[in-house]
Amino acid sequence: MGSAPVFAVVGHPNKGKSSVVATLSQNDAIAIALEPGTTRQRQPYPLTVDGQTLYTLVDTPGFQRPRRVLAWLEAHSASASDRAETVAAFVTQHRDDPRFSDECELLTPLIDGAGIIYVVDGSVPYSAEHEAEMTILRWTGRPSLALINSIGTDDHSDTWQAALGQFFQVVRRFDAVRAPFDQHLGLLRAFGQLEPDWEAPLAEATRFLAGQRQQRKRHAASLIARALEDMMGFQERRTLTLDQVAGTSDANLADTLRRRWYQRQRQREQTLRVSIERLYQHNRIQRQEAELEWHNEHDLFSEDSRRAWSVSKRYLATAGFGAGAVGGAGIDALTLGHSLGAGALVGGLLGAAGSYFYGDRLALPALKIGALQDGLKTASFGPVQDSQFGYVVLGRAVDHWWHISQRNHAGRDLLDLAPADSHWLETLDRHSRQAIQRAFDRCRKQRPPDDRLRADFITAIEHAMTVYDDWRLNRT
Ligand SMILES: Nc1nc2c(ncn2[C@@H]2O[C@H](COP(=O)(O)OP(=O)(O)OP(=O)(O)O)[C@@H](O)[C@H]2O)c(=O)[nH]1
Ligand SMILES: [Mg+2]
Repeated sequence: MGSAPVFAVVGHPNKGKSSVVATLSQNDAIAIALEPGTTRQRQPYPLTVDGQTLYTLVDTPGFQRPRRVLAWLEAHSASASDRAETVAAFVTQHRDDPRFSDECELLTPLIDGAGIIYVVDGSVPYSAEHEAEMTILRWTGRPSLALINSIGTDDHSDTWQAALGQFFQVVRRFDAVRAPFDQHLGLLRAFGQLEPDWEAPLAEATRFLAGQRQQRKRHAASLIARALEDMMGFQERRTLTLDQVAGTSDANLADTLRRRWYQRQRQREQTLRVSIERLYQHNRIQRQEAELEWHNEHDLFSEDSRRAWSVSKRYLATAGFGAGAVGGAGIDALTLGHSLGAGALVGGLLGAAGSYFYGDRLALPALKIGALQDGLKTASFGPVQDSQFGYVVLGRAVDHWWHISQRNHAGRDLLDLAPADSHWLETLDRHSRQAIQRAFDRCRKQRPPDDRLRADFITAIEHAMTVYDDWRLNRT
């Protein structure tokens, strides 16, 4: 197999060249900006897998003086057969000339054998001023493909298509920021058609990237499963000396433990978010999202909590646990009251954290204060007894994963995570529902799933991710 194909991404300033490079090389570190002239030097970005480069994209500055360059080329070329050499001669002679530094930068990779990806903005009308640069590119004799990338909302791609077709072997529309993954693969296949030597390596790159996407989904599901296990089983504990017991009211203790419990849950969710982002090679995402909340002042099945990712009573029933899934909370309420022996702490709890009741049940993690032992007392808060908490975490996690897995590396927008407004999990198959509910139940009893159950749990989460993907697709 020959060496991996190299493509130089070229064009007018500020037309999305770096955006195309970022998306196709899965690199979100590449500078993309509103100002023209952001890229001043050529820079190769390889897409590498296990040390092997599948292809390389070279980011370049935009043309600055194409007419002058073309005039020079025309003046120095004797016939059509020496055009590529004339372009090389231009670069050799002007390498140190600051007027043509951008042209020298962008032409060098082409002289060295790269293919051409010419990027235009299809949202502005075609104009003949591009003809000089397109002619120069044609003179290099390199395999060429043009991309119509639309930065604005107007659509002039038809006139572009007609003009570009005169100069480039293949013309495609490709939105660097929004193109879905399938289009990335389609584009790689199109590159493979430009040059016989590139067909095999690009077919391999396409196969690899498709497989990698599947693996990433499975990996993301396992990261989500781990986070859910941690969060559903999480208990905040504190050991107090007798002096501390004397100096702390139960209400204060409850409040401290509760606050720490929330803080740890939120941190765990953030850790999950970052690990999913890293998995997809997004290292610089800025997010806007509501904090993980677990308010129990709402009725469990009210519109409000349903919107915030929890599932319906009907869903729970089909998860095979019916009312029992909720009933556990009631039992804990009993033990809580019992182990505390008095209304005092319950009162304190309520005072400290507002109403923890809905209906007649307590669904919050239980505060427990153990018996005095060796002069020490242990107080604990959690694990959460209501599996709806798990569905809220799951919903938020799958939603975040979805946004990340769809996001192109040219994306620089704030990632805005809004809560769901309808029941996306309702089409999840029964087996997966049960696997998820079973895992939740084990975790809240602090008996994490064994390997077999965990594998089921991960597969069920993967199915939930697919269901979510479909649900998103069907929303308009
Ligand atoms: N909406 C949208 N904006 C885009 C797209 N591609 C590029 N942009 C925006 O267009 C601007 C220029 O993008 P760059 O990728 O930096 O363009 P460039 O051609 O590399 O620019 P220079 O390096 O300055 O020549 C940035 O603000 C991008 O966010 C696109 O497909 N959709
Ligand atoms: Mg650039």
